[in-house]
Amino acid sequence: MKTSILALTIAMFAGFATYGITENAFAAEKKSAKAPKLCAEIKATDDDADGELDLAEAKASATKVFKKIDKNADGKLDAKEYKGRLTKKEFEAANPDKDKTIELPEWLALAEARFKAANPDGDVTLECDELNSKKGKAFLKIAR
Ligand SMILES: [Ca+2]
Ligand SMILES: [Ca+2]
Ligand SMILES: [Ca+2]
Ligand SMILES: [Ca+2]
Repeated sequence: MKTSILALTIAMFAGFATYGITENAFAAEKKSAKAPKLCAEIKATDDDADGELDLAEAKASATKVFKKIDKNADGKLDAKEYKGRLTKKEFEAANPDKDKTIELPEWLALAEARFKAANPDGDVTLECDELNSKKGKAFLKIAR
């Protein structure tokens, strides 16, 4: 009886050991597969150049775009300034204060919403494949 329990214990440990090795190999493989890829979309927005775009970088990038297209630098985007970036419908949805312009907080709220929509894997970053998705492109439209 005692012997068989010991044998069973040894067998279990052996099983765990094998399992452990496989897990480690799998994790290593997964890690190398996840090595940051660079693409033009990332290069344009990834401030720390780690191959991934986090929300802080996304907002910084969207802020740059805001300043660039705010031609008269009044801190507001009028219809002429956001033209080509937002459709009329998108403008209305992004303009809860119902004035005629998009202010920076509204622009950033939109950027954050689009960032999250483009991140189906729910981690804290957008990667190349996500930026190249339809929702990723919607995000880039206002952040690059
Ligand atoms: Ca980054
Ligand atoms: Ca303006
Ligand atoms: Ca507004
Ligand atoms: Ca992601």
